Amino acid sequence: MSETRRGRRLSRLPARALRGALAAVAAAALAVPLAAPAQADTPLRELADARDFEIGAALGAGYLSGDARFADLAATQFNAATAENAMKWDTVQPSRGQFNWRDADAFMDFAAANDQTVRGHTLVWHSQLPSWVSNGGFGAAELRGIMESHIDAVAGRYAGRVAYWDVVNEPFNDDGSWRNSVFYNTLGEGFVADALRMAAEADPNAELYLNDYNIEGINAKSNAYYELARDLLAQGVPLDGIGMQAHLINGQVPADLQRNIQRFADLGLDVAITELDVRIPMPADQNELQQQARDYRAVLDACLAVDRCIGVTVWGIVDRYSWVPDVFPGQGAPLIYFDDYTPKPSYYAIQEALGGPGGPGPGPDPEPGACEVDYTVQNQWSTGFTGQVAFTHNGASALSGWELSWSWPSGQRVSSGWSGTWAQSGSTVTVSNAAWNGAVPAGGTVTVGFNATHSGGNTAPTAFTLNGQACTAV
Ligand code: 9MR
Repeated sequence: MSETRRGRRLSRLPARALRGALAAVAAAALAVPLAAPAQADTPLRELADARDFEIGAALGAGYLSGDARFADLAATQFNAATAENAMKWDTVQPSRGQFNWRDADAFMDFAAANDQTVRGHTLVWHSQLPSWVSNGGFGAAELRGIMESHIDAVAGRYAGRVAYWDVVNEPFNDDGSWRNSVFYNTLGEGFVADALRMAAEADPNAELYLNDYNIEGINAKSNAYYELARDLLAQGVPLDGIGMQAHLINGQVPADLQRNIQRFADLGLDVAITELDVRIPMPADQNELQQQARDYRAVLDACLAVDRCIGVTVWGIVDRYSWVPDVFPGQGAPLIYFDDYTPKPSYYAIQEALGGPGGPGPGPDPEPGACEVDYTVQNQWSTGFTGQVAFTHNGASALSGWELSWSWPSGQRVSSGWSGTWAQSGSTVTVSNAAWNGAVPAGGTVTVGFNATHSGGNTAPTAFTLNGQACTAV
């Protein structure tokens, strides 16, 4: 079985054929129209197709269904796709034997309708694992059975439609020791071989990967993978590839990335860059964005230089939806489109690496308006009125406290306010967050309200600031 799996050309043919076949039967209604993107003349997927390379993105289920601009970029720019969360254990089997396929099915339909190669993510992982598994206190035989029925159900359901599976995710610590997970603690390191064999059983055509972060350079953790991969191959375990996630820090692409990819390729494995992003301390300035573009270019170049490096997947599309600010407060902007959906220098770096025209492009705007404000008078009488102000935070990273301010043009005075702490000095009103609504994610909206007096005129303010930065009134 592994004979036909290994080798870039051989292994990629079924995936490609599969994409074509699936596209033919896919529901046409799901296809996002292939409109030319506004500012990026040659879609990345076209360039990648021409080189028999995969350029993918992680697609969040909510963004695919709820954000047409996101879905459009997902469809037009990428020839490969990974479900960001929809295929994880806690989503598909939140309680024992109860399966929830809604998001995973929708993702698979989207990928098929848009002729995208699918990377399944992920079957066995210590995180996003429901507590019925992690705290179930199962003995080895029962846990192995639970793992097998999960793999059977998920990989089996999509058998023939998933080109690659991240079978085991993140089993090692950074120092190369085994991570304490319920799987390792109960089953020992053999859980990895077991999971790979179970996956091969459930979907004999998928190529089976181990996937992890901080293994892009040659270091203790990637050495642990190297040893493990060699052992597994020597035992005839069906392992086809290594996924290097590549959640990178700006300016810190490991210098030995290509050499590291090559040493796994030399074992007879494929390699994929599976979750690329490059985080920047916020706010990101032009120099940092240019550095980020060089980093993206370096990763693309390293992968393209090794025949068995099959593709690069970016972990998201638009900065505003990245996981980074939630986990690394104060850092963000790690992806390839600005919050206003215009391509970043990092986008053009990928385009250029794939043989396209590349940057500098049409001057993407690194600092879209800090926020948008919707100010409404809800009710008005002769001496007073009730108003509502909703602001949407457009910055790339989450806020952990805010102050919104405006100036009233016709002598209005706030008498009481809610959902914030209100103050007025002269005509200037400031409202700052209440204890419970200071945290605002990128793209998040906060609504506050007030009662105020007026003396005849009640002209609405037209200028607002959020944390000192000008906003747009809508
Ligand atoms: O991007 C994912 C985010 O939406 C989830 O909340 C998070 C939960 O752990 O997982 C993120 O994706 C991770 C991926 O599945 C595995 N490698 C690390 C990624 C970033 O945390």
